[in-house]
Amino acid sequence: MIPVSEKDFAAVDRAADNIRMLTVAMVEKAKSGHPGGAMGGADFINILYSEFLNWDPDDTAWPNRDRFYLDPGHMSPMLYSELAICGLLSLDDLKNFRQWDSRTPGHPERSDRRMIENTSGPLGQGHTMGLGAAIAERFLAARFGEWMAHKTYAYISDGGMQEEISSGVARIAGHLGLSSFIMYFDSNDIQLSSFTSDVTSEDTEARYKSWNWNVIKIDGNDQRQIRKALTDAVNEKERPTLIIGKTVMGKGAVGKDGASFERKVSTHGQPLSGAGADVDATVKNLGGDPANPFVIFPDVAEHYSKMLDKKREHARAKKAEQAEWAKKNPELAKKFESFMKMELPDIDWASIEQKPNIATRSASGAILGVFSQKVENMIVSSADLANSDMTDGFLKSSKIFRKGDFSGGFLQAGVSELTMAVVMNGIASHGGVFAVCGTFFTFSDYMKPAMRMAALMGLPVKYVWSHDTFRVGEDGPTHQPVEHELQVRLLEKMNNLRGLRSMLVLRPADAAETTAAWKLALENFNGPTALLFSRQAVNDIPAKAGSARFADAADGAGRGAYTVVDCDDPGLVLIANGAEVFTCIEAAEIIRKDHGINVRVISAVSEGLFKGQGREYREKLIPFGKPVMAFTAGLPLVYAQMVGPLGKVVGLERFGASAPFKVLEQKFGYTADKVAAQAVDYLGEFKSLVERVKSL
Ligand SMILES: Cc1ncc(C[n+]2csc(CCOP(=O)(O)OP(=O)(O)O)c2C)c(N)n1
Repeated sequence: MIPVSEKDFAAVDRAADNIRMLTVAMVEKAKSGHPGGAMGGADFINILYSEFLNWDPDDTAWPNRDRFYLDPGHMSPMLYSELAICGLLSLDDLKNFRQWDSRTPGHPERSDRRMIENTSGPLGQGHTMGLGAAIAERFLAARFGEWMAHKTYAYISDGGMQEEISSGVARIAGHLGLSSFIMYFDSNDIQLSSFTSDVTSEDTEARYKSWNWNVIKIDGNDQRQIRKALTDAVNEKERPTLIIGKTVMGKGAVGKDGASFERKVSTHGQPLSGAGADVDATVKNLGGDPANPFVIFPDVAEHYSKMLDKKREHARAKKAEQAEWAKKNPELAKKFESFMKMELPDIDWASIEQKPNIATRSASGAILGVFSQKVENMIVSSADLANSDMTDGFLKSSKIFRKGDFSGGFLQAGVSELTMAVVMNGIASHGGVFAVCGTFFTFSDYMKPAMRMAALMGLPVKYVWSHDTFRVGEDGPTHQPVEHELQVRLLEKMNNLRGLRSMLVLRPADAAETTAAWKLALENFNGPTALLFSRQAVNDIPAKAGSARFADAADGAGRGAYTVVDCDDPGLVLIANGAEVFTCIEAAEIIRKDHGINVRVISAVSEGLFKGQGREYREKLIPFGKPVMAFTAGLPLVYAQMVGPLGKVVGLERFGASAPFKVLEQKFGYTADKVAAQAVDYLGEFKSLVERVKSL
């Protein structure tokens, strides 16, 4: 909090007008964008960044900086203009708004060099990530001390408020009494296509109060009220704060007749000129020169220069405080460094004992038990399924977060998969903490928007999805994932903005592969990792002659696919993952015995990893021109690429059904003899396919 005196107030208002003017100019030049909301929110972001947000202009990635999470990404011109005034973007960057390869894309993209904490755009997710960051901050402060405490600010608009996820955030933040979380609601009564009064009659103040929030209502275009509200929020010790700022959409906009062009839905999502306002008159009204609106006013620059120097001073003092602490606590300081670098813990993976023939969710639970002792900077969460998805393995040596006590590492998220998943993105974005969350695979549907954003941002969140197939059994088709593996593997086929695989998806076949999969997950910092685990017990895959099963699994899983039953010159290659691998091993034996055909069985833990191997390895495993059949409990499409044009995939092309899983296996053909029969049929088909190809 940097105090300003009355004599600075004129410069403060000028800075807000400057943001408005730059916003108008950017959107006009780009011929697209969202000026109205940004113009209304300018006053708040101006005061937040200059007076309240603690950050270091010379070290934007300073781990103890306050965080700011923007929810309405469409208000990017507001953020970019503020960042330009702060010197983190240039005026040329603003002129390049929404252009190819610019630093000012249509919606902000995460960049710690420019203090953009989150990629925003899907309304509702930005403020939820803020909650995740606030949780990470409390988790770290509980371990290292309050010297490293910081605030997390979130900015939400009508759209984010209307998204259901806002309820999840309000519930969790209020329940945990997260007073370091301060949210500003830009309430301008207007949204994209309508007035808010057309869609809601909510009493937002009452809603948040009922969730134990400190709620403050202000005029969001009045600097004194904004300053006072933020001061009260910063001093609040028991509850998160919601500041509801009533603002004016398109503040400062003027029409052709010189009259106000404010409070118009039309200014939400197009250049002001397109909405019918007079751009030159608006720029003049905001104190600028219509001939050159890409300007930072000298008095604004001077004011900010003063404020930024004070921020530097503050950061220096905080860093000195940290250095003092480090001197007195060298061991803890080492740990702090290692957390911040996300150094991998020393785990002797091969020595982790797994019980024989267990469900892979149980094997995962055992690994999480190891993590609870070895990975001190991990937060695990479950959407009220901890004792079923077995994330409660982590609770072996940890405990759940409670108001005022973040010494544990487990977030009971309640039944709110989307909120949980976005909170995980926030935790991962904060830095210093591994983020893991679990639920049933079928409910990953509720997490899709968060997964996509984690993949896009390259955040290394780990998803524990148990109950991975129809073998859930009696709970029936609502609880039985079928198309889900294909859905998540679509992200495995895409690259993120850094050109890396956007998601790693691992479906281990047995306990040893589960250990190996968790090792890969922990080591994957390129983006999220999905782990698909069985509800039912699975048979252990036999170790190769002279080898230990874990060694086989670790080496093989790391390559994405590997042989679990081998032979020279196979007459058939069978590919599967998860529980279907063992069925294929049994089917291979039937085919060999009854038909004298040698079968190679491959466990394909991750198609993405496999694709990344060299051609030599891939063709050694799946020789070109050989018959290849894949077998999956998901949609056949999941293996379409891997089996190649002459291959075949046997899968499920229907929703599941409610019955004991053994019955479902019979009914759906998930037994070794049925797989063997289909494979033999396919070998016949393959022959005639080859004949047809030859005759082309
Ligand atoms: C999840 C999601 N749904 C829809 C949109 C499209 N969209 C962008 S802004 C907006 C309305 C937002 O209104 P408000 O939050 O009040 O912003 P303002 O009009 O004040 O700029 C919508 C529907 C989106 N970005 N994200």
